[in-house]
Amino acid sequence: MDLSIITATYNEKENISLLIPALNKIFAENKIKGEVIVVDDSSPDGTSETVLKLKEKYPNTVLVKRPGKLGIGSAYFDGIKASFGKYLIMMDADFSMPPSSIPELYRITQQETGKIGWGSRYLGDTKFETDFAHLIGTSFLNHWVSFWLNTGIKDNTLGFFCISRNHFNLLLKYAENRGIYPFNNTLYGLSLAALAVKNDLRLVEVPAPYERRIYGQTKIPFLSGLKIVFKDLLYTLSLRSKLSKKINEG
Ligand SMILES: Nc1nc2c(ncn2[C@@H]2O[C@H](COP(=O)(O)OP(=O)(O)OP(=O)(O)O)[C@@H](O)[C@H]2O)c(=O)[nH]1
Ligand SMILES: [Mg+2]
Repeated sequence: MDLSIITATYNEKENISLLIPALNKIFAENKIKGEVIVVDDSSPDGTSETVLKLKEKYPNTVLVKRPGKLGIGSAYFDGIKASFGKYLIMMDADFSMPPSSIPELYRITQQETGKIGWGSRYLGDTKFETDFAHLIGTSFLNHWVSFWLNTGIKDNTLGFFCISRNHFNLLLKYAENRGIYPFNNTLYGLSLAALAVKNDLRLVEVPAPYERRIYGQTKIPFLSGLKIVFKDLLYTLSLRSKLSKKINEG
């Protein structure tokens, strides 16, 4: 298996029935042996059942069904644990992370040693369509993260990138040794960006135009979004301190 695409869903019946075919089209066009792992938290709208139906046509679909709404970060982590690809991509199911960026993300990571294809909403005139509060909060957080963690990139928080499983395991081990758990956070990408840079990997930003969802509703309303931003402003500082500690690797 070349590539595992992991997506987290909660009430995404319409989106998932478009996303699985769209990802399979990308696999076919780019001759990628891929699988799609859907981590669904027993969505009341029947997302899991829709995935099982799609699996009949697309057997490279894997459903990880969890008993209740347990959060985005842990959903991605559980999806990774169930996957087999040499390369991994995490993406939301609502098309705000465009499938069309996948070939370039994959190409960079697969073909250029030590580089990670990294989706970004801040390259040139890349679209970033969302509410004003989301725009301001995300922009402030990203400036803050780039400054304190020296990641050298503009979009630290989207979480749409392609990483090899070997590098992923290496970064996670490095993190664990320092008491860092990227997937305890909704914005897991932030930790992985800092960990990658610390381990001399280069993040190569690729435009990832962000569009408003057409189907379904947001699971991160205004107040939850605000909480995430504040929590991650503080988290950035604690991450910086944990990453600067010298420890015995092992
Ligand atoms: N498994 C699982 N998936 C979740 C959970 N919360 C959100 N998701 C999924 O995570 C992805 C991101 O959530 P969104 O609601 O789109 O959050 P957002 O992108 O900040 O909000 P929008 O601006 O509406 O797109 C979507 O695919 C959701 O279905 C959860 O608790 N469990
Ligand atoms: Mg979304």
